[in-house]
Amino acid sequence: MAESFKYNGNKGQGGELHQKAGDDYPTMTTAQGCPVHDDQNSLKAGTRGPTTMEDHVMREKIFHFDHERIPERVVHARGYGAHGYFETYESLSDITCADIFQTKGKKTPVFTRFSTVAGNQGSPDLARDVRGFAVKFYTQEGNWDLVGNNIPVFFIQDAIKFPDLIHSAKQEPDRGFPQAQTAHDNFWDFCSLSPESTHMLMWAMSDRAIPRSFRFMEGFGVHTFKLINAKGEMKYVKFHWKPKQGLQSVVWNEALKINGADPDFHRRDLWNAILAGDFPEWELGMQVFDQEFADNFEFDVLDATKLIPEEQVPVKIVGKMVLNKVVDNFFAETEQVAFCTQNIVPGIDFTNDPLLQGRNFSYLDTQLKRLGSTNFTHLPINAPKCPMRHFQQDGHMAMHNPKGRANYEPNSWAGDENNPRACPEHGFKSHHEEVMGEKVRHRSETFADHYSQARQFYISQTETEQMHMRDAFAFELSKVEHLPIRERMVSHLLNVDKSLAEGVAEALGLAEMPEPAEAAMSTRDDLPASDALSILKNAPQTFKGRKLGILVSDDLDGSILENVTAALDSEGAMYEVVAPQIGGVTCDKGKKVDAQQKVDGGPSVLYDAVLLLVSEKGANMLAEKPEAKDFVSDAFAHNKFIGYTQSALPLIKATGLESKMDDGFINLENVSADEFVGSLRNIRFWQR
Ligand code: HDE
Repeated sequence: MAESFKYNGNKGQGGELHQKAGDDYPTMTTAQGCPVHDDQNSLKAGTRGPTTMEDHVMREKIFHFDHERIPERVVHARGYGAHGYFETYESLSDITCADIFQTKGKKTPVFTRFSTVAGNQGSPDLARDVRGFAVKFYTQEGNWDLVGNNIPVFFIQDAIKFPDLIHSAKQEPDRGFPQAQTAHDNFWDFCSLSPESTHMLMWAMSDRAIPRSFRFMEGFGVHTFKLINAKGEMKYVKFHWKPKQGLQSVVWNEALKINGADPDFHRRDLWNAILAGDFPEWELGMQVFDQEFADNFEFDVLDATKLIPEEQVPVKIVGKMVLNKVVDNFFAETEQVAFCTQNIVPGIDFTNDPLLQGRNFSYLDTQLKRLGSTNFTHLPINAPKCPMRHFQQDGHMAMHNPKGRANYEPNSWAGDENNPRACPEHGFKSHHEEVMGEKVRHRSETFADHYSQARQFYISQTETEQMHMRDAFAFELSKVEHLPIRERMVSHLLNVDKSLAEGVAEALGLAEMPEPAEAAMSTRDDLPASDALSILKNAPQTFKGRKLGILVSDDLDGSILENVTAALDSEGAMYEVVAPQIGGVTCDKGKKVDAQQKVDGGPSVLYDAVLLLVSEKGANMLAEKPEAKDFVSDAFAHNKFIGYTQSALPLIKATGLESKMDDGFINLENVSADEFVGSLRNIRFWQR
C-alpha cells in the first residue's frame, strides 16, 4: 500500500491526505484540493480534437495565471526587500513613549524594502534615481512604517505637486519612453519651472543617485516628525539610517555598463550578502530638537526641501537594524508589502509638513488599488505582530474574522476577548497643538529660499564629487532636446554656484550664458560646508563586504591566489574568479581553480577592484579578446585598484595603459597580499 502524504501547501480545514506522487514529490492538486493526474495535457475530444469546457484543471490553471499580476506601484515599482530586526541601544523614555525605544537591547522585527523611484518593475537597478528606503517595524504597539529615501530632502514642498513631478519623471505619455531615467525634456521642464526642486536636484545629480548597492547607502525619514513622551511633552525629530558598511557609489559610466551586464545588480548584491551571512546593518540616528531651535533655524522645519546640517544638530545614534533573512517568496513579501506613512505608534507623531500630510492620504489609497481590498492588512507581511482587535469586518478576502456576537460599540456583551474598547491611557493620542488660520492655498513665505541649501550641498563635496555632479547635469541636459529648458536650468544653477553653472553651460555648448533665474530670495553664502553631506569625506576605510574580481588564465600563480583570497577572507570581503572559460583553469601548481564567471559575463564593472592573475601565455591570449581588454580598461577608467603581476603586462599593454600605470596599479610581486587588500580599503584611486 502506498504511504499517505500530508500535503503541506494551502492548509484546508480538516487536513488533506493524498497519496504521494513519487518518492520525492507530493501530489499536485487544484486550488480546490482535487488531486491532478496529468497537468501537461488538456482534456480533448480525441487526441487531435477540440478541448472540452469541462477541463476544470486547465481552466483553473489558466484562469489563475491570467490574474497573476497586480498593478505595480505607481512609483517605487522596482524594489527589493529583506527581513531583520531593530535593536535599541538605550532607553529613550525621556523623549518618547514609543514601545520600541523603551528598553535597552529590545529587539523589534522589521521588513525593509529598497527601491528606485521612476522605473517600472523590470527596469535596471543602476538608474540614476533616488532610492526608496522603507522600513516596517512590527512593534508591540502596532506597525510603525518609516517610509524614507536615501536622500534627506525632496523635489517639492507640497503634495499636490506630486502627480506632476512623477508624470514628468516617468516615460513621456506619447512615446512611452525613456524608461527609468530623468534625462529627458519633461523632467527638466518641470524642474526648471519649479525652483523648489533645485536642492534635491543637486543630490540627484550627485553620486548618491548611483549607489554601489543598497548596503552602502544612507536612509532618511526626510520630514520632521514629533516624539512624544509619557508626560505628553513634544520634541521634533529627523530620522537617519547610517550604513555600518560605509557609504559607496559607482561612477556614471560604470552604472550604464552594470545595467547591461547585470540589471539586477542591487537585488543580487543584497540577496548574496545575506545568504553569505554578511548581514548588512544600519544604525538609526535621530536629530532631536525643540520648538526654540525650530523657531530660530534658518529654514522652516516643515519644508521637506531643507535639511538640518548634522553640524548644527548632531545625529544621536539610538539603535541598529540588521537585515538577516531574505524573503521566501518575492511576491508575497516584497511585492505585497504595503507601507503607509500613517502607520504610526504612540510616542511618534506627524508634523504639518504639507508633503507628509499629503502622503498620509496617498499611501492607504494606493494600497487599496494595488492590493485590491481593504483587507491588505490581513496579509502576513502587513499584519501587525501584536494583538489586534477592532470592529472592522468583511470585505474582499477577509482572513481575520473574529468569533462572537459583538461587532459594534457601545455594546453590553462584556467578557469577550473579541469585544475591545478604546484605552484612554495607552491609546495613540495626537499631540495637542493649537491650529488656526485662514483657509488658503498659499505657500508659506518661510519656504521661499530655494537655492541656499543647494549651494551648501555643492560646496560640501570634494572636487571629484563636484566634477561628477557637473558631468551628471551636462549628461542629463544633453538629452533635453528643447534648448530653452537647458538654458532655464543653467539659470537656476547660476543661483547655486557660478563655476558649476559655467561648467555645465560649457559642456552643453551654450552660446550665451543666461541671466540667473529670478529668485524669491537671494542665495545665502554664509552657510558653511557640511562634511557629513559628502560621500568621499566619509569614506569607509574597509574592503569588508566588497568584491574583488580576479581575472585568471591557466598557469596563474597559485600561491598569490591563495594568499590574496586568505587576506580577503580575513577582511570579510568577497571575490569572484573570472576565467576565459567557465570550467575554470589550472594554476601553476597543477591545482584546479573554479571560475564563477566567464570573462564576457563578468566584466570589471561588477567588482570593486580587480586582480590580473594570468600567466604570460594567458595574458597574450586574453590580449586578443575585446572583453578581456574592456575588463582592464574599464577598471582603469572607473578609478579602480588593479592588482597585477609582471606576466599580465601583455594584456595591460594591449589596452594602451602601460604608460599610464599609476599608484592604483599594485604589483603583487612587490607587496604582500595583506598590503594589497589594505590598499583596497581606499575603495577607489580617485587621484587618477
Ligand atoms: Fe512616496 N509613494 N510619495 N515618497 N514613497 C509611494 O506608495 C507619495 C515621498 C516612498 O517600498 C506610493 O505603496 C506622495 C517622499 C517610498 O513599497 C504612493 C508623495 C518619500 C515608497 C506614494 C510622496 C517617499 C513610496 C506608491 C508626495 C521619502 C516605496 C506605492 C507628497 C520620504 C515604498 C506605494 C515601498 C511609495 C506617494 C513623496 C518615499 C503613491 C503623494 C518625500 C520609499 O503612495
